[in-house]
Amino acid sequence: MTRSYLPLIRYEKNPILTADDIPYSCSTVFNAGACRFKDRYVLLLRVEGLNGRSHLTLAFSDDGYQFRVEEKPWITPSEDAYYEPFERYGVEDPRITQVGDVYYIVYTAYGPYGPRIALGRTTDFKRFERIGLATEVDNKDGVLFPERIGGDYVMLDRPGGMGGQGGSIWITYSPDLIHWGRARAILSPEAGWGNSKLGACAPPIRTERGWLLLYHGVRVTAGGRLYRIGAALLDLENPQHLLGYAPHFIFGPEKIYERTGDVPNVVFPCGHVLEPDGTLRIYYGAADTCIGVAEAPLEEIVDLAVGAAGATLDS
Ligand code: BMA
Repeated sequence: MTRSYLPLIRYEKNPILTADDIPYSCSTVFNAGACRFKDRYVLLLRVEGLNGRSHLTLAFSDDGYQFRVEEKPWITPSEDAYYEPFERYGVEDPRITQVGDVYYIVYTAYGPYGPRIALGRTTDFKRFERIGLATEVDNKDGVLFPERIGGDYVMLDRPGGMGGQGGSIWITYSPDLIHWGRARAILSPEAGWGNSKLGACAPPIRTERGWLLLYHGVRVTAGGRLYRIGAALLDLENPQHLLGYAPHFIFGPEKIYERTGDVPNVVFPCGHVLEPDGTLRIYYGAADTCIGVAEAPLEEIVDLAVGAAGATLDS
């Protein structure tokens, strides 16, 4: 059977990380940011504690499959008066974007007012410095582009997903990572596989044909929510212009560890690493319970993302 519309091949020893691999007690490990740092693979894991609240812990690997998890959490809810009310219930779903020597970490701060996007940075994966809260509440899935465009930092986010059933991917710009504006929606749910909420997965990847954006789409079914992955292309100079998108999902829950867990039927990538040979390795949370990795040639994903020419959704 040809499965070229589902190009990502799972690592045969998935899941690569479960709660048993965390050197302290916890409930689950899932949605992890990813990057390369000094010849090692880095994952920034969302670890959910036994209290049901999340923090972020680093893991390192030489081969990208076998990770050694640090003894202690790295980013925990801030006690600083400015951040505390917004991180009280946890820090979640980190995305890592490398810009030169700086690794920006965009994560969901979760507190009594709801989720909002927070931003920080590191240069050594030892010291983490908070930069600010980039959005107001009811916003998630913040992802920073890996370069400035037209002089500005550019971020994707997903405002307004909590209250209703819907939620679009928006774009927003900043001169300094503090003040954000010119926000507008670029990709919205449609009837079909992503009929409810959409959210960016991981930093867009520069390709000759445009920025490749992987995003999750939620389909609401009688049996609950299904989280799957789509691919879109954004204009390199004007990324709010959608060039195309695959008309179908390119990856979805199939395996038992994706189908069952704390939240069944979820694949939720927050990070990827592009290998020198052009293979894209995607790290994803499975069923909000463990972490898997899957890979495909980047070009095959871009071929799909070109999709229906002249896609016009909100672009
Ligand atoms: C989203 C986020 C993710 C989670 C997903 C599935 O809203 O909270 O962290 O993986 O739901 O539960």
